[in-house]
Amino acid sequence: MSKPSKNQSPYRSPAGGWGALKSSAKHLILSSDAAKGVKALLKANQPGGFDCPGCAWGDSAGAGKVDFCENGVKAIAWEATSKRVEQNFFNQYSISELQQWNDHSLESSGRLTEPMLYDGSSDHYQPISWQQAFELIANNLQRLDSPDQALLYTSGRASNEAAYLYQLFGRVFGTNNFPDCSNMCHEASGVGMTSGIGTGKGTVTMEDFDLADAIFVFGQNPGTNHPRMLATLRKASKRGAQVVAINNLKEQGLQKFADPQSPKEMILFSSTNISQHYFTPRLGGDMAILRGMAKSLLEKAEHDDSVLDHQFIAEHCHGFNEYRNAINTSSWDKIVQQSGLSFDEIEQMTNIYINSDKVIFTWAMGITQHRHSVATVRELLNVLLLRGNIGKSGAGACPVRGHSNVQGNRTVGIDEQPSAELLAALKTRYSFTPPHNPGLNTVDSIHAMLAGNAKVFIGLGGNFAAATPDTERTYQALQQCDLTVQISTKLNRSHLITGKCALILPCLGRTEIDNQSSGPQSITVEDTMSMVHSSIGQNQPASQQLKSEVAVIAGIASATLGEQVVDWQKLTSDYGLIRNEISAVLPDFKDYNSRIQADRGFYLQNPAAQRQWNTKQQKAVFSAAMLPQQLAHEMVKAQYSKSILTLQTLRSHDQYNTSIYGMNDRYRGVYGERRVLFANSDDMAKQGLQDGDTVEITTEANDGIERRVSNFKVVSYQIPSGCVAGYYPETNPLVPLESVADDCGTPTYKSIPITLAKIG
Ligand SMILES: Nc1nc2c(c(=O)[nH]1)N[C@H]1C(S)=C(S)[C@@H](COP(=O)(O)OP(=O)(O)OC[C@H]3O[C@@H](n4cnc5c(=O)[nH]c(N)nc54)[C@H](O)[C@@H]3O)O[C@H]1N2
Ligand SMILES: Nc1nc2c(c(=O)[nH]1)N[C@H]1C(S)=C(S)[C@@H](COP(=O)(O)OP(=O)(O)OC[C@H]3O[C@@H](n4cnc5c(=O)[nH]c(N)nc54)[C@H](O)[C@@H]3O)O[C@H]1N2
Ligand SMILES: [Mo]
Repeated sequence: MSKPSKNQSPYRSPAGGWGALKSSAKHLILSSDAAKGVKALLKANQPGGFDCPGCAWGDSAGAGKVDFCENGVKAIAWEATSKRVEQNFFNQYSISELQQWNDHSLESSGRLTEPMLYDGSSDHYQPISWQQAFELIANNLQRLDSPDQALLYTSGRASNEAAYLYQLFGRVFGTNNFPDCSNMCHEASGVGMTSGIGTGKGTVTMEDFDLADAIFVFGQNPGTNHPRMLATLRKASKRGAQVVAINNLKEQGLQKFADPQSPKEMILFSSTNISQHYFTPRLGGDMAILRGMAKSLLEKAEHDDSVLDHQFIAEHCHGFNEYRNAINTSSWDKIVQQSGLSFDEIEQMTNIYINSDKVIFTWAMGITQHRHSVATVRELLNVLLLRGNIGKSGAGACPVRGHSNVQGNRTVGIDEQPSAELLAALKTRYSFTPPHNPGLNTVDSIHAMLAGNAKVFIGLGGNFAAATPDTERTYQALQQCDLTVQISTKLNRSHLITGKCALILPCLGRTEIDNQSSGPQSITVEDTMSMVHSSIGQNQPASQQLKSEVAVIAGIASATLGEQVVDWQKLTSDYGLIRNEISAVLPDFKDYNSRIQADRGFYLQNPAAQRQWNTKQQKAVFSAAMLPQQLAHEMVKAQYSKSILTLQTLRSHDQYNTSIYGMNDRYRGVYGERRVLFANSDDMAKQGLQDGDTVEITTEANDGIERRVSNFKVVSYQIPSGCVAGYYPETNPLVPLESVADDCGTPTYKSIPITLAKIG
């Protein structure tokens, strides 16, 4: 690495360790209510406590009395802050003024405390009563020409109970328009896995990680985004399992890790090597790597009968011959060029794979946010299937989810393309005819708003305006709505990009006590390993005027629909009644209320893990898709004389999606700055750029729309030539709305062709 710039210097300590503890402590103190934070922490991910609102990684039965991580501390402290955004705050600042604030300043203003209505004439938010707010929403919904002019967005933090009630409300109202964060996240995993193995969820449990001989981590940065996963990987690595990282960037957390919960590693300043092997492909090169592994497996299988699991393939799989043909027509030249790895590196990966009996593949956004994401997920499954690595202990597919309950939200019906079974069960239970036409996903919702076909937007959590692509057009889309409603805990960008009428409805967070008429309520969530468990808030609510998400949805539903089809208010009085409804509608949740009494909850059966394939063929299906003709980095050579680079947008260590906790990215050695662009030093030299130079970044889209962001500092970094990386959401204006993954519509956040121009 060349000389670091002022804002960047290499981080030499292991991930986790004292750095993590120091940072956790700082965040508790900054949250201005450290005592509450500490008390809350001891309850995180513990039986009788609350589910950490950080990531969706599974809880470990052996984790002991504490099971949280640095970034979980930040998430909890962020919610437990003693700062408040009250009426006087909104009196003081107009919306136009607040629009000039950065995302960090907005959210760190504190918790929202009472319902607010935007008043366009004064450009300020003013208090409104809950009942008036509900009636305003009801009036706007009832006025629509069609229920499909409403959009009901969900971010993945909502509980199963809130999510179930929300989808029920939407469907009784008459629409399947449930865009959600999943559309921007693991959609490709769900789509690819459902078509390949008949279930859209990961097939492994925490126990499988204790048994695996090798774990391949594709396109994921667990050191920042799933820190508790590092403890799992560390344990595996310590007992001799091979951990293989495949990542565009050399991420600190995937290399060395000191577990803050291991006194020995902390006292001895020691650490565990996490991945013994680290491969850095080009952006989007993973499908080519996997195709190369498959090709090598087939070549080796010609002389060695043990390379493929012939029996498994014969008994359980469909389409092997077509897949073999696809492999044969994929040339090594193409594989090497597209992957960005050498033939030898791919051989090395193949050998680790062959020499390991039980193998887990994990992956996250580095796989799912490309144009060919679904095909790549299918190729991950293909390679697992070749050696029977699905449905045996210690092996399987593990898409590592993002939001703490994004998986549960989908399970209980947040789906713009609901299954016929779900709709039929709702019809039977509530005697109404649910809408059958598919609804809009996140990107299509933005198109619909732009075209004037969607007029009311309701967001159950999240930050739609900032998380979505093509910022300028998304703003315009929201502003054209008759009404935008945000059900939120903290002030964010989406409150400032208002429809003609706009409401902020403040709600309880997961760490807070939720009292209803029958007493304090628990909610339930599902983690990445399909474990469903309950969560009970411990902290006093940030304000007496907050309502739970369940109560807010029920309020909207009652005002809009009355209680004829569903008794919303009764369900709100006791969430156990909502769980009874879920039991009645979704067979997997039989005896829901009694099964969540178990300490760590219960496991939702996964058919693929039992080698039951719910596909059309009743088999696991190989995908014979060909490699993409051209990735952005290949296009560069073919068509352009300009120096086009491929941009990936990703998270820093101090953020949770659009919630920016701080300005540092410790493991990448960046401090006090978010407008940075990580680039390869050769690429920089070619363009006459030096560390610390300021650039303007422009998207190459050829659609007549100019997409540009400015004042980014270039930082030389270990990243393959042709690839650059920058933080989200600052880079979202560069992502064209039209640039989405085939077959699933996820924005291609990890592969945007761009050019750079030096400023000054
Ligand atoms: N603290 C914290 N925790 C979080 C979140 C957060 O923002 N903060 N967000 C939550 C959410 S919603 C999600 S979805 C997850 C996100 O978890 P991640 O998927 O880990 O998130 P990203 O920061 O987008 O990181 C993507 C990683 O993939 C690599 N990568 C990018 N493109 C490619 C590629 O083409 N090939 C390969 N092999 N690697 C590539 C990047 O270098 C980076 O290491 O984390 C969840 N947990
Ligand atoms: N460029 C780029 N864009 C991306 C991504 C990327 O990698 N690159 N990643 C995408 C991914 S993976 C995802 S999941 C999306 C995330 O998109 P979202 O889920 O929409 O965004 P978040 O930033 O998680 O939402 C934060 C807001 O949620 C609210 N909130 C927090 N806790 C609660 C709660 O308990 N209840 C309620 N009602 N509200 C709460 C707070 O007001 C906070 O401001 O972004 C996507 N956008
Ligand atoms: Mo996500």
